[in-house]
Amino acid sequence: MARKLYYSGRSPYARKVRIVLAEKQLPYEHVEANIRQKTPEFLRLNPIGKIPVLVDENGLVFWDSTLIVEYLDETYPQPSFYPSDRLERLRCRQGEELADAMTDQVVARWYEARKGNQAKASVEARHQQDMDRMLAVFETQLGKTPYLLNDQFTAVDIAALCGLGYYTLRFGPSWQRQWPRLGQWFEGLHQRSSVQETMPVKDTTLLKHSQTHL
Ligand SMILES: N[C@@H](CCC(=O)N[C@@H](CS)C(=O)NCC(=O)O)C(=O)O
Repeated sequence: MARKLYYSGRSPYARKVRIVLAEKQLPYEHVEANIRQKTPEFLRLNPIGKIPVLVDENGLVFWDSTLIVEYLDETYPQPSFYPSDRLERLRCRQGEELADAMTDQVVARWYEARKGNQAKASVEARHQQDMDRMLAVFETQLGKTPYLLNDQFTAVDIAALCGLGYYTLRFGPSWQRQWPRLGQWFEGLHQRSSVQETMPVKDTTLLKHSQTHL
């Protein structure tokens, strides 16, 4: 059976998986999931009710973007996005967690903005502090290495790129002025076709590609 990815065109978490599938040249069917009206079939696949969900060619079901990325990397190790050294690998998972926490902040802030809630100044300031603390870690690392973990493109870069791509979609690119090394790293990654072809669009019906990737 064909490998299937339940996703939405703007989901930063689903984008992590789409980039890895593209980098590894693994074909799959896109299944656009309506997360506002979740179908019983979708909820049977993921009782948490979140995308992405991967159904592999043997019918095995995986959810949570980090676990899907790890599963794909272990099953199809070339090219690999995790270091082989045990401690470096843990550091990579930790960086990915930091990037996802940053993305969670952006998503939460967007939901508030969409509801028309004018967040209290104190809430907004705390949100900004949280974002700044996390982005500072990445900015500092880029003063030492070309990528966010070391000198290789890893799962940390993929997760942070997806979070910052979503931040840019919703709130614009002004963060790049505050974090110039991160801005340069972000722009540089857009040379990769996996990054270009998964860029989030405002209207998911505008997806450039047909239902089957590659
Ligand atoms: N930790 C999860 C987060 C996934 C997530 O929050 N997905 C959002 C879309 S961007 C979702 O499905 N939201 C639907 C909902 O919360 O009802 C992952 O990394 O896969």
